[in-house]
Amino acid sequence: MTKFFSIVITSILSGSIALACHGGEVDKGTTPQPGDKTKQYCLSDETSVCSFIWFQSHINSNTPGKFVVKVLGAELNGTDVKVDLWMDMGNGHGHGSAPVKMTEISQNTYQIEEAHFIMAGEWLVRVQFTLNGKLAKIEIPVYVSE
Ligand SMILES: [Cu+2]
Repeated sequence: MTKFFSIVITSILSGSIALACHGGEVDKGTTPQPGDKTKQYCLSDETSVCSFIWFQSHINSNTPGKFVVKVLGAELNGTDVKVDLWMDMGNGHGHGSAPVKMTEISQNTYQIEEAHFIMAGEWLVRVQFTLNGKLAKIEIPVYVSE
C-alpha cells in the first residue's frame, strides 16, 4: 500500500514539474496583467544598471504577450539591445521561444510584441546589451500561471 501511494505521489510530482518549470525568484500565483510592473533587476557587478518590465497585455501561454522593457543607469545604443524569453527547466536544461518583435520607443525603452510564453511556469525575460565593451545580461523573472 505504501509503495502504491509513493508511486502515485511520484507521478503527481513529476507531472507538476513537467508543467511548471524552474526559474529565478518570481511572484508565484499571479500572472502579469496590463499595467503591472516588475521590480527592478540590476547587474550584479554594475548595480546602478537595472531593468524592469511594464506589461501591456494579460500574459498567458495561449496569446502573444505585449510589454515594454526599460533599462536604467546606462545609455544604450538601441541596435545593440536584444530581448528574448527563456525557461530554465532545471538540471541544466532550458528552452527559449520564438523571437519577439522589438521596437525602440525611445532611448533605453523597447516595445516588445509577439512574446510567446508557450507554457505555464517560470520564465525569464533576458535583456542583453553591451556595457563598457562587455556583454551584459539582466534576467527578469515572469511567472505565467496558465
Ligand atoms: Cu518549459
